[in-house]
Amino acid sequence: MKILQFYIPDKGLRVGIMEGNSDEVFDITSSGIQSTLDLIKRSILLKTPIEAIALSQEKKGIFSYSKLNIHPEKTKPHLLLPVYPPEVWGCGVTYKRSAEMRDEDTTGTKGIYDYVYSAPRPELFFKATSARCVGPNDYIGIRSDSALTAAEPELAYILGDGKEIIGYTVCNDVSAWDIERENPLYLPQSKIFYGCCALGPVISLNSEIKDPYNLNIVCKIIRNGNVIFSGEINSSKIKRTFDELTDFLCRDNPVLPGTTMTTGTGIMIPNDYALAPNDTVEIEIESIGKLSNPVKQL
Ligand code: DO4
Ligand code: MG
Repeated sequence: MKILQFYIPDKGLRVGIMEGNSDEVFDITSSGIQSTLDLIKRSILLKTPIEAIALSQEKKGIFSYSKLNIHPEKTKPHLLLPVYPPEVWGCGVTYKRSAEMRDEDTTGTKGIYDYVYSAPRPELFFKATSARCVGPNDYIGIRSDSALTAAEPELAYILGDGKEIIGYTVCNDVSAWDIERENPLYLPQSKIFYGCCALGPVISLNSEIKDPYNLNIVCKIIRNGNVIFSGEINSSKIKRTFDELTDFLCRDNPVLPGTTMTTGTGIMIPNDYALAPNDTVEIEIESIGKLSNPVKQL
């Protein structure tokens, strides 16, 4: 099962479920379940799988996923963030290519990425709150003081009770690489700004994902209707396990249900394909779907 959030004019936020590869989205919103976070919390409270709770809800309507998958406008039904995460955390240099390219492009602090790639302690950084996240087809941002902002296509997971993973989504960890490269202490500014984190289009619950360590991730950058960059990686190439990453995140750190962890990028986009206004970034992960976002200069 996939769970998602969408917007209907006059009704506002709706909670939806999808089964298999069908285009049908069932609206299961109720007074007790007004968001996917409510669904996750209800499942924790009742110690019952999310699927069972979702299936026991009255279906309030059926919508077409492809019709909802449009640029968000107040007057039209459209997809929203699949969850409003209390926090999004990022994992860094979890793929060899990321360590290599970051070290090649960084002067003065060479070797810091290689160190973290091999060290027992992973790189974890605070990435975003819901207010800084955007959903499907909404604008990701290029901050006004960056001349080299890149897409970082990543597999993300959502936590339920404590360290339990409830499902997976697609993340674009949009990052101002010029700011990151100038000095490691500038990392928060390179990572956190409006539209720095795109999530969606849905959360594929665990039952939907055969093996999270064998998922193909494909990223395309489209400019003026042409694909100017295309790259791919398989999540099998990740250096760390998700349990290991969650373990470090949760060490003496209160982590709330719905917290989202983005697991790092293995597709390093060459500097020549730095984001430009009006580009579109598409990231597709098998068994989850395609997250598409246009780019806006902030
Ligand atoms: O330390 C820099 C950020 C690493 C990152 O975002 C990634 O590897 O995906
Ligand atoms: Mg990243």
